[in-house]
Amino acid sequence: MNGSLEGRTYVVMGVANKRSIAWGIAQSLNKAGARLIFTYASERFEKPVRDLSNTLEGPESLFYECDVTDDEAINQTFAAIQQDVGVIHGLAHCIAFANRDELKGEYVDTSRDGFLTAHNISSYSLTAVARAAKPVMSDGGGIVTLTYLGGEKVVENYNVMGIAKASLDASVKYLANDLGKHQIRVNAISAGPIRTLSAKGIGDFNKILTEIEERAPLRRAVTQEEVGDTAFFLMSDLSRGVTGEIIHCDSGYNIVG
Ligand code: NDP
Ligand code: N5H
Repeated sequence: MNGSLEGRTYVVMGVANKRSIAWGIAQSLNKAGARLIFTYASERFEKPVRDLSNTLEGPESLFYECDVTDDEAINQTFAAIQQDVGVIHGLAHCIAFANRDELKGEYVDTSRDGFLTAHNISSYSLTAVARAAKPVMSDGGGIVTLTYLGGEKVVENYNVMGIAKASLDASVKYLANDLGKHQIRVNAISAGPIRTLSAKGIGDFNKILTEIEERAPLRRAVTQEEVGDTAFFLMSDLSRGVTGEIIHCDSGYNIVG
């Protein structure tokens, strides 16, 4: 048993730029020989994703637009993928969104609209995507999503995203139970803080990183490459007995009281 992904095809959703965790995952899968399929929220992001993928060696990548708030778009994307490649062996869901004004102040002030938006994009989308991917994963495989400690414990300013991640974490378990009989595994990576576009403009980010450097067992932040390699593990046969799991790739920070 080795971790080669040669001859396999994986969907990576959520590359915005070279700092995206999704890009770290794409690079790890590519190194293992996989063919990649990229999806992005709107046409506007097609060129940056194509430009990034041109830096990869190996099999040619494929590209599809897929706004995860739109069921029709999700169904059309996976129907097109099935038509174009036949079978996929895994999927990385690296998508989240909450209105910026809900990511400061107190959670108690979250609006109904803000709550529903965060849950729609950051949690429900995994279920919708897993359902559409299921028939295309006819050889089984691995679905991976990204979560954060703020779904397990209260983290200042994470607010409604924490509630959405708690819902996502529970979805991972229910989906793992439903899809296991098809040999489709569903797992999450709880990543430590990484400076991505989503994290941009968040006032206390430096303070959060300093805390990690001082208190996490490894005394340093994690990189997108480390999260990428964890995703590779979860999408390869090396993790064939693992499903419904939330693996922390966070320098061990979550264990410190
Ligand atoms: P990025 O900003 O790089 O990625 C977020 C992605 O979400 C973007 O590519 C964006 O697409 C996509 N997205 C938002 N709305 C939609 C939509 N309606 N349809 C399709 N795609 C959409 O940030 P990260 O890499 O940090 O985030 C990836 C995941 O990692 C998220 O789930 C995040 O919560 C999680 N995470 C991040 C941590 C961090 O410290 N950075 C820590 C722990 C977890 P587009 O650009 O096309 O709009
Ligand atoms: C405790 C923290 C810091 C405070 C909370 C941050 C939460 C971030 C998550 C969400 C997904 C960020 C977000 O939705 C930003 C948008 O409002 C505005 N940005 C955008 O629209 C950009 C252009 C696009 C690309 O972004 C998205 N998401 O579409 C948590 C941090 C220590 C860790 C962290 C940053 C976690 C996380 O979940 O991302």
